[in-house]
Amino acid sequence: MKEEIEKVLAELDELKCLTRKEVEDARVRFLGKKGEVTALFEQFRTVGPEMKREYGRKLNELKQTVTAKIEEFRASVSDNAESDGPKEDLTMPGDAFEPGSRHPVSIVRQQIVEIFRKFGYDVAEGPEIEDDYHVFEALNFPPNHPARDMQDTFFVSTGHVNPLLLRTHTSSVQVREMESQPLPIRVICPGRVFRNEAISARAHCIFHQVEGLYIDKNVTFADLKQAILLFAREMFGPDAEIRMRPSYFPFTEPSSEVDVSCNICHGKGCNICKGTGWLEILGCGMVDPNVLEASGIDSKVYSGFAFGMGVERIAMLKWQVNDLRHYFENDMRFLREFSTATEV
Ligand code: 2U9
Repeated sequence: MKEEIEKVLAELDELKCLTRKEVEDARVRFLGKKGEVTALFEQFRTVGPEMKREYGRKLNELKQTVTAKIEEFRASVSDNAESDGPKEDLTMPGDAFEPGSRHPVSIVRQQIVEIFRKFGYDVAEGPEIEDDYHVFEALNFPPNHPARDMQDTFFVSTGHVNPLLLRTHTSSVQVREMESQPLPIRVICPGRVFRNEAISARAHCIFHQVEGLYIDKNVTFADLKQAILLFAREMFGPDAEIRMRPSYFPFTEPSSEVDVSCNICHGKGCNICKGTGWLEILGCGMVDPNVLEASGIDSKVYSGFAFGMGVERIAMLKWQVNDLRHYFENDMRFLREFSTATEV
């Protein structure tokens, strides 16, 4: 038995494994069910009691040596993945990689944000689950305003003075900015908003807004008008004109809705602008003094303007999409149309 053990050790000395297959073959040859070491263990059963101790030790040492050597080979060949030759047929044509593209709402949101960033605005975001104070109270909404009703707003908690709700506009982010940032403030707030509305071609219960706020000494309506005109020209082209119509919002006074000249018919009248030559793009106004005071800003020293727009609406006008629901259905035929639409 001694000679046989030495024979195995000599064979082991000679052993060379360059591929994973050769390592596996060596394992089977020495340690497999019919392997040489396994056979020696079988033979060990017939060894007389006086030699059992010596051969037992020798055999165990042999098994350890063989196992260590095979593991050493296994480690060296696994460093080289190609050692068995390539697993794949490298002459096969590759799988086409279909890269995704940005969602049109995301593209337009980014464009709006970039335009205002260029004008010097900071960007701020805030929580989608807000409290009544930041969404309504601090923005001068009267206690019985319809937006505060369960019919119009998704409430997360009710039954106490300051219930939690899904924000209906991103104005709550500007309130938080007024509470926390030093003056002057020039900020743009993009984000998702929620309204309890029936879904149709023109309305959805979730949509995206970008709102802006500028507060400083001596900010006037003329500053507001100029900011909106410059924005419209960056967004819709250098020939864009705007017109302002009087409106009402609880948080601004005076308030205005803004139309941009139709970028399809250039004012002549077409079915996109319903023959008017104008398309409504946003609402705006001078921040109501009550809103400034609620956040601790002296309305005798400071004034400001604010504006808000729906991102889906701007995207619909920019690309003549006639149904808001396309933006939420993730139909690839629709989304692919925007795969190259990245420039302003
Ligand atoms: C503060 C003060 C004033 C934000 C404003 C509008 C006018 C507006 C609508 C456009 C379409 C919302 O998405 S929409 O339905 N927004 O018309 N938003 S002024 O005014 C603010 C905001 C924050 C502290």
